[in-house]
Amino acid sequence: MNRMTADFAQLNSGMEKARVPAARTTAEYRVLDAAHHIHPFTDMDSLNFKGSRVITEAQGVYLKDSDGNRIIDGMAGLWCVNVGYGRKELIDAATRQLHALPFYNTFFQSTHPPVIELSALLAELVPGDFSHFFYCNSGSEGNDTVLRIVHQYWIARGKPSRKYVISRENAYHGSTIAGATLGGMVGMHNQMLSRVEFIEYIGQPCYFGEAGAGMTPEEFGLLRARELEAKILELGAENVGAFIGEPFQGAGGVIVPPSTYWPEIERICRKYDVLLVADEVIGGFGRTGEWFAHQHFGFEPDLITMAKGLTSGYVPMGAVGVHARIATELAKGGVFTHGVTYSGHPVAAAVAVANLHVLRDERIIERVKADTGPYFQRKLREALAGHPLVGEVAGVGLVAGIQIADAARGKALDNGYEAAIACRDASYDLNLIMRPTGDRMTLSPPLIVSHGEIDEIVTKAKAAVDAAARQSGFA
Ligand code: PXG
Repeated sequence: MNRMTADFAQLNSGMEKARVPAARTTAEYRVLDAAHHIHPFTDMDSLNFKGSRVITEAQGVYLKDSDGNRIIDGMAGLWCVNVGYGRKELIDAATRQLHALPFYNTFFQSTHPPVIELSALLAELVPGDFSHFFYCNSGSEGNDTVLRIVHQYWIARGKPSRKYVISRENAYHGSTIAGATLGGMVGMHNQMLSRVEFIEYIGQPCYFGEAGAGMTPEEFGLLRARELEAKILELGAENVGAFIGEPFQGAGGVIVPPSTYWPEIERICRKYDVLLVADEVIGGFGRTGEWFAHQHFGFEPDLITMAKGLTSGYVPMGAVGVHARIATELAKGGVFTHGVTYSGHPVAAAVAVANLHVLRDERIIERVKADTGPYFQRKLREALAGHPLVGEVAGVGLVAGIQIADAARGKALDNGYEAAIACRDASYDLNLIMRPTGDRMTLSPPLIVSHGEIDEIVTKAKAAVDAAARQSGFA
């Protein structure tokens, strides 16, 4: 047993003893939840008919619900609990900071130690010359901030016509009006009666189902990247401010672009002086086995959106990393009229610092790259190889997408979404959290997951896909 595993064993036994009994029964919780709580992205009628699962505690990679079920969390909460649950270092950092200074703003020509430490640490950890960081509460606010920075940067450079931002179909950049407009989710756009102006879209680099017959992934990657050049020329380069993309799409189903895609996107952005924004809300802080996913895909952005893994989800925090060449220009623009009450919140900043120390000092990301990532990818692919309901397994490091499809015909199913829901329900019954997004199932466990826990996730994921296959006549 290595030191890290031993620490977890100790923490786990501590939790058993300290467990506080649930204050209400599951039925009571469900009644109150149904009566008063609107869940995000949820059909409330059907959820309330069924009843929510009430999660009461967690440790390592395991959750417990109010019925005492022990559930393995294949999604790290919501792609965010990178260091796993129950880390004392983060809890202590929050407690200490709550005692010392629970809040002070960074508006009134003031600052505080946690936000200073965090900024200096991020400047060290982010590769390239990312000198400055702007803070907010979430990834959505991060992308709102990106839009404000892009506009202000071009104003400061005397080129206010560069107001267009180009994004992609099936991208996810958040749920505020700006975030949802930047995203390419049609289901969200359809419910919005107004959107942010000057946002345009190109196709996504999803090889499965979208590449032409006989096309290699590398050719397809170049083809999709060159849609950016065509869009820039259509709008006029003098009108385009930035391109934004997730290095790999997360909520879109874990779409991993071909190796040719990002270098070509970067070349096009540089050619036309268009800012390149990497939305690292899911990819950042170790998911791919690098600190940031753009390192894995081989490009250097100008702006980086961060959230989720920044604090491992223990407290909310988002940030935008600003390359020195952008920060220098921004500073010339006078007052940047943007900020939220909790920009650089001291408790969030203190937790982020503790979280980054755990990731760095325990070499967790190195382990994802050299050991657990490759192990997870190999085991999942082996388990699902030749499966009649699996079109492809995509992924890198500790993130994967399973394409539910008619494997024999190499095609998506007309009712793929229903099959994915059947798969989700089966994994629920097996006490594995695995998430359907469209007709793909996604997995993204905490980065501290062990080989044995990966084995459990893979075995249960395969059983869930088998159950969905039986249900949809593919077994
Ligand atoms: N960018 C990316 C790439 C994201 O994945 C956001 C921005 C917005 O972050 P906030 O913190 O505002 O949620 C996200 C968030 C899902 C799911 O079901 C994914 C996200 C959020 C909620 C659900 O996969 N990603």
